[in-house]
Amino acid sequence: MQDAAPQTIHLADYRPYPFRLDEVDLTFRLAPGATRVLSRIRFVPLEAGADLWLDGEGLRLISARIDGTALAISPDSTGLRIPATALPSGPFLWEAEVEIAPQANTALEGLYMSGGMYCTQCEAEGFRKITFYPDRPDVMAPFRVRVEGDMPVLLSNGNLLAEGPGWADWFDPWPKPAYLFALVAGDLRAHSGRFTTRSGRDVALNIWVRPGDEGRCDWALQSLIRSMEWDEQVYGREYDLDIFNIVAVDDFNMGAMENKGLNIFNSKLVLASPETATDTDYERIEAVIAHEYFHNWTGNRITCRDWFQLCLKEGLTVYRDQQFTGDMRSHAVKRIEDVLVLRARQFREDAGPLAHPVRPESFVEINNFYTATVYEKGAELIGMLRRLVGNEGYARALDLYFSRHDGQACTIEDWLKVFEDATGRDLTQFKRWYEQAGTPRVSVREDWRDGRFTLTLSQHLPATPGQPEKRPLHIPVAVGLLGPNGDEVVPTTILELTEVEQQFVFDGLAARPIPSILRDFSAPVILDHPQDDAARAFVLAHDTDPFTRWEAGRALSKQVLARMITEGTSPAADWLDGMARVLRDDTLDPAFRALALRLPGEDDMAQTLHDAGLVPDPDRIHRARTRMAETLARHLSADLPSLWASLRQSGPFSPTAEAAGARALRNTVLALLNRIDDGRHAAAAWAEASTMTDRIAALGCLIESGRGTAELAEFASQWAHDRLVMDKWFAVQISHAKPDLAVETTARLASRPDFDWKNPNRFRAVIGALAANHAGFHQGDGSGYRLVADWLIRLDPVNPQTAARMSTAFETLARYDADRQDLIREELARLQVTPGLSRDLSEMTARMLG
Ligand code: 0A1
Ligand code: ZN
Repeated sequence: MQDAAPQTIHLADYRPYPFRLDEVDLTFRLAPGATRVLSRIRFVPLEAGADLWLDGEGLRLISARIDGTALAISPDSTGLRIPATALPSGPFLWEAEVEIAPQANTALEGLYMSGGMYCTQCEAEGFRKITFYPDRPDVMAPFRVRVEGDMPVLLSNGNLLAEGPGWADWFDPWPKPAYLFALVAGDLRAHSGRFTTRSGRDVALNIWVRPGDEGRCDWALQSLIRSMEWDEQVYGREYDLDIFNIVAVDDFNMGAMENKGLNIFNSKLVLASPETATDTDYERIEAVIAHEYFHNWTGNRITCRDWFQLCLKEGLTVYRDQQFTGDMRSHAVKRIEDVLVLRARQFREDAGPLAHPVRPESFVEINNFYTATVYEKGAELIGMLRRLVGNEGYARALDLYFSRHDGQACTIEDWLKVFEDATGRDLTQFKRWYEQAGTPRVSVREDWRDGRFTLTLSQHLPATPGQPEKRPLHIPVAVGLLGPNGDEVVPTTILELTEVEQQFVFDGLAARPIPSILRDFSAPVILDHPQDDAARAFVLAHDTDPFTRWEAGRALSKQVLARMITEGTSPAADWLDGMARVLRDDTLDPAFRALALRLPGEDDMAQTLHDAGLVPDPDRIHRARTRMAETLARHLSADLPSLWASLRQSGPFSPTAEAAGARALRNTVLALLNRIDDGRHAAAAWAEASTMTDRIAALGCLIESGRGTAELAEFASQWAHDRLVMDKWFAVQISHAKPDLAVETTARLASRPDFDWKNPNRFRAVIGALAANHAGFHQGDGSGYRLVADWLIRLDPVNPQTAARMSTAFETLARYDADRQDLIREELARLQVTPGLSRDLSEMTARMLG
């Protein structure tokens, strides 16, 4: 059958589904090549004369009946329609049997197999690959599921009703949309625990993994318990079933999935031991376990009316997991890390052809909208709302949200209304944040006259694809003022910028203050605040807000590096002294010091130069940044060896934020030493490393100093059996390769038999690592672009979702010189004309080609 032409779906076309589903009853007879799925569903008509539409893709229909009468119907490639005239006038029972082939499912959407086990991924529209169904989030029903198969462990959503050899019956009483359905079957082992909710429900907790991996699950289990406690304490949300299962799978397109009572995770976000996981892995595992758990309320109990409302669950749940990590670790460090990610991924997206509003108005393939804009900018919008209504207003609004909307499928309008009703604020203008794409620029002018300090703030939102004109946003700008001796003379105040330009006056000051602007990064904007190096160094030394303190150092570093790139100057003395002060300041948290000493990234600098009207040259950026690091290392050379030695840890491994922070600082120091000592300290670090954090850090340094061959071989022979560890081995060689060697290194690694490119983690570790090596990917001969495009063409027919996601490597094309732009366009055009290109990837190439 011919595929229907891809259609654009519009938010404005939303219509409610004209039937209610009372209960869904499913039976799975599992077999790798021919699984049978039987469904029995009671439909209750809500509108007279409505046809019955059921989505379905790639299903072999065996039989279908309504109220026991067999139907002769032939579905098209997207589903089946039964005209109203052929339906009973009242409620009726739909019964169908279909056949699917999980073993042949390489797209990892619907029911598929990973390492011999069955698993599912139904968000966003994967359930239609399992059976005929109204696969849309506003259709909610309780699910009763029987799983039959010759596997020792058979799981689905909800509570276990009964089980026997080769079968298990599950019932999930909480009405849910089909995207939250899950099934897992396999030879699995559980690492188990218990949790008693504050109202006394005893919950069995299980982390299910492949035999042999049980010893690497305790961090995930403890993270789950902390998340359950935190959601009770901070949001008053309790868990609502008797069992909570998490399953780790090796082949997974994304990080993890919040299926009701049965979360499915990419194994890299579950399995951790000091020998195999880095501190970053530990932190990510804790955060993603929390994220998926928090979805139980923000996503599952209250879900989205349609996929345009995706940020309703994702923005809020990211915001909640960020709060949680801040509470578990350090708010200051977490905020800086989040802003780094936001700028690297979301600002980058907003600045290019893929820019879209937090709530998009149309899409071709919804899987292409699981983006940094929906997730990370979506979370920033929640943070801004909270700043505008205050902590108590936020708590009242959230209580109202949970009580008013429990069990419903909601919209952003519902969300904003609870804030308006709970706090009395008018959020009409704020709503534009959800509708307008692009990163606003906020410019600051200072004026000091007659004891009066005036800040003039203005805003500008650039045009983005499909949105040439923009209206002013409601922007909370957190400001504090510092006196000349460094004391805080005006504490943090939220200025509400709602006009294109506005003045804010501070009276009664004895001397001209130094303003600290956008404290805690109070809004996701680019700040244009002309300050000289000395003022930035002052804020870096004195500010009370850790974010603006770090930001002052960052802005200074970027200013210095930009001059080095464009004018070939040497690093300024003010900057070198500022960095030295941070390095020596024992009163600062080591994790904060590590972040403050980190130089701006090359991709970030390319965007900054482009924003300033210049054309970035990737090689030049790379050379200037290398020179900056070398000069800094020489400037600090008297301190570095002793600091490195003093941060050595002894005793058993601890995954806490403190221990990880000390390792982060130690490895930052090592990377600086490595610029000037020809790999000497890195070799010592390799020899003494007892954690994966230290081992990978040492390996990266050795590769950068042109060594590491023996160590890489040793690493590979020790870890050849471990997929997750070997992903790191692949990635480290590409991320640390010199620009002119990156493509060659990638091509060599991609030709190895253990480059299992159908596994998304491995594909990202190799092809994704090349795309992230800025100067390597952007080699002037276009070889980086070609290699990535070749692999996307190969991956697309196997796994369109991951191919489409990785194609964002090309989203920055407009920044570069005409030759590079031509080369990138050539590759995008080559992708676009590839016969049989997926809907996913063709939407992406069309948007990037503009
Ligand atoms: N809802 C999940 C993310 C997710 C989205 C799509 C997936 O497959 C296409 C898988 C996972 C979350 O936010 O964690
Ligand atoms: Zn999520």
